[in-house]
Amino acid sequence: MGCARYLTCFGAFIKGGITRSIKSRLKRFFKNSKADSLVLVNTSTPDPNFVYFTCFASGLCENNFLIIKKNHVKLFTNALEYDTVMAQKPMEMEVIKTESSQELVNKLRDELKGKTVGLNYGFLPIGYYNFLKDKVKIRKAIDAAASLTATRVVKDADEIKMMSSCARMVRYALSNIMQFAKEGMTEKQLAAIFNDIMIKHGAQAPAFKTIVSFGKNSAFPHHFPDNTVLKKNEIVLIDAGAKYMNYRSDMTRTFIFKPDKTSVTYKRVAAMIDAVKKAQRNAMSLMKEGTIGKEVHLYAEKTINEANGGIYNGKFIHSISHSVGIETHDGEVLNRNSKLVLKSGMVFSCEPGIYLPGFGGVRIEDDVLITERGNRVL
Ligand SMILES: [Mn+2]
Repeated sequence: MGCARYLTCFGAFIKGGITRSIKSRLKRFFKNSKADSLVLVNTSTPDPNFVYFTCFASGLCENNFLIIKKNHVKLFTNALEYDTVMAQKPMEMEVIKTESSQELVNKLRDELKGKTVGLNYGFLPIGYYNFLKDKVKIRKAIDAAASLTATRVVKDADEIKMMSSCARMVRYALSNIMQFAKEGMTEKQLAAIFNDIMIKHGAQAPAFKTIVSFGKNSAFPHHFPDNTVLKKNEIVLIDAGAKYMNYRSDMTRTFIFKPDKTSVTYKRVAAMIDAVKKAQRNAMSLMKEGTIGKEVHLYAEKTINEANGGIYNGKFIHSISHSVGIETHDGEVLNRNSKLVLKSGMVFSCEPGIYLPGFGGVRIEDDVLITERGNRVL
């Protein structure tokens, strides 16, 4: 697939879908929260919720304040970001350029007087919190983090379109990477080739630091690629995602490099792969509207614990799913305690794994969209 497809997508997103989407996002947020205003602030890292309500695909907007009320969105920006913001702002967004911090304080004070202000306690640095309390003098601040997560967990059509693109990009790279694997190559080298394939295939960047683990390193679920060299008949585990237009994917495949099918190692890994695939199928069979999150996790865990006469009992050491979206870990987790009821429009990873320290690990992961009829793998 060429760039044209993505450019078309991008055009449609900027021109039409954006305004419609933002309106319904605002409506959902205020339904989920007791706040009558929401203030989001970017540091050198953007608050994912800032991205969610602006749809900005460029610009850092560091120290910019986004004020959201039921019927309007106002952005307080500076000279540095003003042109970037104006080039991509949705129609209804009001943009105000402030020249000094005193001007910013005065304007924010007017804007937020007497309001119940929702703040993202999961992100906002304490310095900004103090600034809003002491300088802007907001009287009633409430934590909006949970309401923001609840709003973002159900994706709209624009988001699903972006996420499908992200999934295609990483899947393409995963389907092609092993032809570049060579004996003696390091994990870092293979990770670099992998990222390059994703980017040539449309990704703006890796969604997170690509995990490439050889041999026994694969027993560490979040291993970072190092100078370990690749040998024949070894596990190659790759966990990666593509970032495109603010959205991300997250997928994992486990391969055996130049397998010796008569070896004990090969047979051991093949049996682990079978068990993990079965756990993924079982978990996915429950990923549909109305299922309670913990049921998905417990079914995957039970499948692994009972597989192969119980030899993997206790070796599935993380949760089965997390929500995916603007962030790789987008707020919700399906683990043994999850009470979240699955709804159409949610996107979750489905990633069972078996980890045998000193030997190796197997994980398989896909991104799954809950639909009205069940689910669809992105
Ligand atoms: Mn994941």
